Amino acid sequence: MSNDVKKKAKVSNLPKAKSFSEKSLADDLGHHFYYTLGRDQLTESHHYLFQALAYTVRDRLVAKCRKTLHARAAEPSKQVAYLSLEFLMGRALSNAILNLDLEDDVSQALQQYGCDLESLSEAEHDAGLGNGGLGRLAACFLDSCASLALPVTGYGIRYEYGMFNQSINNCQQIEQPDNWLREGHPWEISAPEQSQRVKFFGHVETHKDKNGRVHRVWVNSQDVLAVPYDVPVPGYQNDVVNTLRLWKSEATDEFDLEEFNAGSYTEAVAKKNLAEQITMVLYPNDASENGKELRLRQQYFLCSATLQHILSQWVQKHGNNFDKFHEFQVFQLNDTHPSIAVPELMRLLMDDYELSWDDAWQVTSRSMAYTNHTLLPEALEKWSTALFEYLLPRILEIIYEINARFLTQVTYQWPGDVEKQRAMSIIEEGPSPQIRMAYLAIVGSYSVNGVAALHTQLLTSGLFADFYQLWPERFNNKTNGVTPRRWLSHCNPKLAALITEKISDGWVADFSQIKQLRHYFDDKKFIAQWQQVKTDNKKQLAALIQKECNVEFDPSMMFDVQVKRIHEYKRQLLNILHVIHLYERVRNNELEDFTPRCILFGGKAAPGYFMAKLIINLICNVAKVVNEDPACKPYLRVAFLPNYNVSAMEVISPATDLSEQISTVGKEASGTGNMKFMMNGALTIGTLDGANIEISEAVGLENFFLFGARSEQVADIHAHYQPQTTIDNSPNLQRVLQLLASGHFNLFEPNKFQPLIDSIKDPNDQWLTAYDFDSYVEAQEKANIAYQDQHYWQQLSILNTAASGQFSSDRTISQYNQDIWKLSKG
Ligand code: 26Q
Repeated sequence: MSNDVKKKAKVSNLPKAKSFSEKSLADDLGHHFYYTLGRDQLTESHHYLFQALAYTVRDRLVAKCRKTLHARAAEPSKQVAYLSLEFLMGRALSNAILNLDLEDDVSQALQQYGCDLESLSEAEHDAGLGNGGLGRLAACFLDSCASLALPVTGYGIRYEYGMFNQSINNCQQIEQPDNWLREGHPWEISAPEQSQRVKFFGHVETHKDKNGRVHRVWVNSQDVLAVPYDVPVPGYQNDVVNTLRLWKSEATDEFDLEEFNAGSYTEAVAKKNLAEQITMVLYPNDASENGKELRLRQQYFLCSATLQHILSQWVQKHGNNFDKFHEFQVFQLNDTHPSIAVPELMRLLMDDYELSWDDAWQVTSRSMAYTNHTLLPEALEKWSTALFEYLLPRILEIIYEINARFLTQVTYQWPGDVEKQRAMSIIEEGPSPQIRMAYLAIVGSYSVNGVAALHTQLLTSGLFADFYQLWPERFNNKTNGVTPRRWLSHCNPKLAALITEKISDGWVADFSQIKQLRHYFDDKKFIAQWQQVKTDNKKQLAALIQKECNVEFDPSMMFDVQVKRIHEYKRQLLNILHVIHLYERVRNNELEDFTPRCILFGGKAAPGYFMAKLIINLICNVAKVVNEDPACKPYLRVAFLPNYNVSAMEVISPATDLSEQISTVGKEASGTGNMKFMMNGALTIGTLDGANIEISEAVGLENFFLFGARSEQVADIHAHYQPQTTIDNSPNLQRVLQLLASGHFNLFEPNKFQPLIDSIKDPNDQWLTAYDFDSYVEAQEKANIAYQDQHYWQQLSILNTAASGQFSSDRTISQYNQDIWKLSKG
């Protein structure tokens, strides 16, 4: 049979398109329950019914996904590969049902099983393949790309174990493995025929071919197979389904023959484990843990597999001609984690496809784009050249050559300036030379962006100032956003319905329309309805807190929330000091203008981060003392919710009155939780850091509880900082620190919190906790007064939602597309 005939046979044999009717959904649900899963009895756990529904929905997604792919294949256009070590997707079922507009039909179909969609949804495990902001941003971006019909594919790692599960035992964080695949992952479809081989170890030799051309050849490598698993990414009610491709590592079927022949069959097979380790576990740090070999293997594994796959697709269509490659392909690098894609693309083009250095460099540097997500110097990735030499010898050679050529350019720009060369070199010299991955990414990319206006400004004037001078046109800002589908429509259905009632439903696909809500901010009935929705949502959160923390949250009190990774720069410590201040006020009967509050904390600490774990410990201890004091009950409740994740945020953000965004200025690149809260009508108390600046501008500074040092003051403050003087001048802070030092919160563990007290009093305290304390308390007092006038507070709440239009990731992605990707829709 000729190829053409075969193709035709395939097409005419396509099964009939699935219907989206209630009847057809109910039939398929039964089919999958009985045939696919082999069950005929409903059990108490909804697990199998959830799986059957997931397969039912997946069938519909698959059809749209094939259609999307075929339409794009028929008219080849530019595409983006979004490379990220993290995709924090959360649950997929309700999102797919919303995006396919199946909510009513599925709910009806489920009735005959005596089950509702909400409880079924809860049977799904979160796909926790990320740490926090950066991973969740990647997930919001995928939703927006599909919803804007842009040909963008996510490429990541199919970690066997995602972000650890956190429990709190004795006021301490305990980490448990997140075996999220144990009960199967119904959304994924593997494509083993598209597996790629990835090389590690070995060495490089020079070979001459028959034409006398010299080639560098990577030999004696130990190869690992990368097997792709595809997850569908539905657009919002637009028939588009994009793909997230996750790679799993597997051993090749080759054994070490010597060992095998020597009779060590079992040892030879056992060695396969090494290959499988690569994708076993997500690193749970959100600031880089430097130098771990397995992490580098993960990074290279992702990049090599993805690039090989994309190049092979290109060559199938265009042969070995890469002249126009950059007109059809962009690689967006989510931080430096996949920046090894730069030398890897060079290697593949030169070694596998025989391009010259110059041609390969043209292709590479015109197709890579890099997003930076951090200003913390300690989080900038570096790898020792020694590790590269041993693990990725050919890649190291290429990095040296990239650097040599780059430094020639530096010399040309700044003749004789050796200091400049040293400062800008991709290789940091020293006893153990290091590769600066951010510099490698900048040199190899045509676009470099920060994630909020202040962040980009600080990058171009600080960390990357030399590069900005050399290539100003390369730098741009793309302020983050979050998807309004998950973070309003799905997580806050009551508010979504109320909004739609007023301004119709165009806002879901075009979030700039949300500004129309402003017209209703004086509408008494609407304000009352708005408040009622918030109260209902607070009841739901209160039920969760009751169940998980055994703390009673009263929905009539202000819900004051800080949920995010635990890090010193995010200053959960400042927040708990304020809680202690409120506790002191209650104990001392200073109750004038006291607004009763329920204060919620949540977030994970990197397992090796001592101070972060100590902060959790303090929060939980304070919570215990406060909650057990009957005098506090009418005024103050405190809880630490264990295992904060995407699904928890879906309950928390709709129920929050006051959003805590209190990082030390200049440290939080953007923040995205701040945007989720704002969309759901929370007011913000915050510093002028990251995207808080843009949030405060959008809603108006008068509607934002601003406090703390300003970015331009920070250098000066550090130069003269004497926290003891600050404390001496602040009766409130003095009182709080005295109570803390007295051991009131650690009766049987003397000096437990001394490291925290010491850090606050340290003149080198990078986080300026003491400096900002009084100003923070003052802003909190303004929030107290505002909350007492509920009518006014609800008006501000409406204004916040109404002003959140620009924080949709649809806006962010449109800007990536306009300025960086330049894709046509399709
Ligand atoms: C690096 C090397 C080894 C192990 C782990 C890591 C690692 C992993 C994750 C380093 C950093 C991260 C994540 C960083 C992150 O989430 N940054 C946040 O990105 C958000 C999206 O842009 C911003 O809103 C936040 O301000 C920023 O902190």
